[in-house]
Amino acid sequence: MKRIVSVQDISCVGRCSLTVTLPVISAMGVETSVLPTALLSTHTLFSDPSILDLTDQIPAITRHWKRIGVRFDGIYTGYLGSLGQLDLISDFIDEFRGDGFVFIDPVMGDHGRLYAGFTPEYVKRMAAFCGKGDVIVPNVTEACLMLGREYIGHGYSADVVKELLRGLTGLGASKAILTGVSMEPGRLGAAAFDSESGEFFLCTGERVKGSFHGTGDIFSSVCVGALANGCSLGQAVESAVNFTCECIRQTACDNEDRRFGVDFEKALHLLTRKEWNGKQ
Ligand code: PXL
Repeated sequence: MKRIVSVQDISCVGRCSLTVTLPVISAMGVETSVLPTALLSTHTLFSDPSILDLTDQIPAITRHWKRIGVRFDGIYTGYLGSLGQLDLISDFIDEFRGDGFVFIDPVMGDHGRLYAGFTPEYVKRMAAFCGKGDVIVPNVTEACLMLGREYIGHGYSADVVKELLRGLTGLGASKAILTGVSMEPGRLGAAAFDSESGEFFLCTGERVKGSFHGTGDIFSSVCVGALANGCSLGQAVESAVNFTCECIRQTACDNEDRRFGVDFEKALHLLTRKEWNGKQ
């Protein structure tokens, strides 16, 4: 069985990061190890969460893994809370990437703004960190921040999307996926570019009104699972868009506080099927 490691925080309440990536990638038939970077009572859209930074634990954990010879087929990084963690995880990638792929989701903002606790210095350092990746997956906000562009909002042309994707691969990863792409009213999805083959991909679904927290982590997790299972970039993006849209549809009609995330549990069974998880 393929084994990946998911490097991000545990937000105890409010489905995102590890509480999303573990079930999603596991459902796709990929062993999911974790390297938790912080322990929060909730994610940071709730006010004043308790935060325990786990940076100190990372060297001890990875030293032990080295001693026992653990290998990964993929390294997936998500929310990393500090500049120090970027350095440590950068070293971790050097030591453990082997023949596996490195998938970087530069989680730091949405809707044109940085999440609480992130700074312009972090943006700069994250842009450099993205050079370690084989695949990077920013949303439109994160892409604009890392490329030093003004936030483009919604309703831009395909040329703008292509320009962003080319700029993103210029950070050093050969493949880039841009999420939250909305070029026309009523549609939302993702676009991707493989700088080695020169191919672009676009996949969209029906846009459901509202903002659905945690969907970026669901999207990235499905991509990681699909890539680990041998899917092409285009296939991975298609599965991830379709699954994320299905989770949003399952959630749209309930009246829950959106900060608790989407009801991915109702759609999880789909990922056990070959058509969705890409298992060969
Ligand atoms: O879903 C991204 C995410 C992950 N982890 C934490 C967050 C967020 C977004 O707000 O706050 C702690």
